[in-house]
Amino acid sequence: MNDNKTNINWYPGHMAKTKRLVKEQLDLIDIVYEVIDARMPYSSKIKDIDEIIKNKPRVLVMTKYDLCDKVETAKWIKYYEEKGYKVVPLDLETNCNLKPLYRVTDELMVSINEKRENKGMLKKAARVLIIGIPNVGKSTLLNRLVGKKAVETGNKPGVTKNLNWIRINEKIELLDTPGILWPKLDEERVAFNLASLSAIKEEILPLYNVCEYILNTLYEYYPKQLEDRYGIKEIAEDIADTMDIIGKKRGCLVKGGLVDYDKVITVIMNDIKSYFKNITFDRVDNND
Ligand SMILES: Nc1nc2c(ncn2[C@@H]2O[C@H](COP(=O)(O)OP(=O)(O)O)[C@@H](O)[C@H]2O)c(=O)[nH]1
Ligand SMILES: [Mg+2]
Repeated sequence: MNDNKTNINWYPGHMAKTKRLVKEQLDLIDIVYEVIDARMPYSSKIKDIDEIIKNKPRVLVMTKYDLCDKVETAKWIKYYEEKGYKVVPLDLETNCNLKPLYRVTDELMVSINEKRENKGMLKKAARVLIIGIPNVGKSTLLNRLVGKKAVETGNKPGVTKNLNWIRINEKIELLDTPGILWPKLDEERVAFNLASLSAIKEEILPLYNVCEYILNTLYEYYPKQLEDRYGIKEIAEDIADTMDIIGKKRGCLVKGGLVDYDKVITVIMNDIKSYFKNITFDRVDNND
């Protein structure tokens, strides 16, 4: 077990460069789309975001709405709205409707354009920057906005290059390279949520411990799903006993009938990536 897991520094150096670039570009930007994962609206939020973007108008875009627990996510939407955020939940994958995002962007531009008109200046298109931690869906959002596959999506954070603007429509221009910033990895639960829901590279935390965390969290919040998938009604005192049950059920065995824990880990990590739906791992009550 990595004792130093609360100080993980797994980001390549270009992230520091991005942070500096984001700060430099802020003067050119009217609106920030801060992208978070609806399954972990607290854990996937950027650390120090307020210090980085100051009072810049901001939309909190909650991606992966198709995968989250709508009941818990509704509480998070309320939580952030009460803090003054404009929140737009989006399913970018199966049923993408960007109208709510356009509407909120328009609303934010009204006061910016009013100020311009008062100074005798012309109305302008909103200049938007997408930012977020790795794997929350920044590139996917950008592609949806642009309307064609312009940016590679996947599990590798993009490398920052020169900054260019893309015209989305007559009202919105987008910085072509999303800003990749840091999550709050100094909080252990956050690091485990990110490792569980694949927003950080898996090798950062020991996978055995990540699986233990996943099983415990599913048991706490979604016992029915845990039972339906693995036939487990309780989590054993020693997590290995629970892994044994899953391993036997799923045929993760080595010669002699012993359970192959590496295979069990693979089963659980695959299931959390592509089988379990309607799950949200952050709870509003834990963060007040
Ligand atoms: N189901 C689902 N998957 C999404 C959604 N948005 C992004 N993804 C997936 O999440 C992964 C990371 O997305 P990507 O745009 O590369 O994230 P980035 O690192 O923030 O640019 C990809 O496999 C996407 O297909 C969404 O709304 N729903
Ligand atoms: Mg990307």
